[in-house]
Amino acid sequence: MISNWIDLDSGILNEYTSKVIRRASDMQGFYTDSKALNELIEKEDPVIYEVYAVPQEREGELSYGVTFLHSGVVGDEFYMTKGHYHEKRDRAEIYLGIRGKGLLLMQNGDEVKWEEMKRGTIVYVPPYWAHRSINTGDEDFVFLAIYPGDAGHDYGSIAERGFAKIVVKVESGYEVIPNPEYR
Ligand code: S6P
Ligand code: ZN
Repeated sequence: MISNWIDLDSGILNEYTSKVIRRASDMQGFYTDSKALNELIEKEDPVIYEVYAVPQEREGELSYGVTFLHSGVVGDEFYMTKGHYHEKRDRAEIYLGIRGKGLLLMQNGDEVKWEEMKRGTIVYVPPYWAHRSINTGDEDFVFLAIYPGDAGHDYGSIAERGFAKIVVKVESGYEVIPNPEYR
C-alpha cells in the first residue's frame, strides 16, 4: 500500500493491514495494583488500547500505525500501553500526537525520561530507548507512530522488570513516581 488516508480529527486510518486490541485481561503483570486490574477484568474487561497499523518487515522499509489509548485508571495508574524495546535495539521511532493528551515514557537501562504529548507534538524516540505511552487525560489519547520495518518488538524485558517509573492520577493531574515493583 503506497498511499493511505488518515482523518486527522479522529485519527482513523482508512486502510490498515494489522489490528491489535488490548483489553485489561491482556495487561496482567503490567500494572502495580493487580487487585484493581482483576476487579476491572471481572467487571467488564474493558479495551485499554487499539492499534491500527501498516507494518513492514524488511530492513530499509518503514512501518506506521495509529494507537487509540482509551482513558481510565487501574487503581491510581493511568491506562497505558505495554511498552517495549525494539528487538533490534538500535532502531529509533517517531511519534506524532493527534488528539487527547498523554505522556511518552522512555527508558534506557535504569535511566528514564518522559515527554508530554498532545495534538501536533512530535517526539523522537532515540535508538536503545524503550517506550510506553500513558493517557493522562479524560478522552482518548491518539497518536501516530512511524518506525523501521525490521525494528521488531521486545515486550519480555518490560513484562519482567517494568519501567522504573509509573504515572499516577493526582488531583492536580498526574505525577511520575518510582515504581515500587521495579526490579
Ligand atoms: C510501535 C509503536 C506503537 C506501539 C503501540 C502499542 O513500535 O511504538 O505503534 O506498538 O502504541 O504499544 P505496545 O507497547 O503495546 O506495542
Ligand atoms: Zn516502538
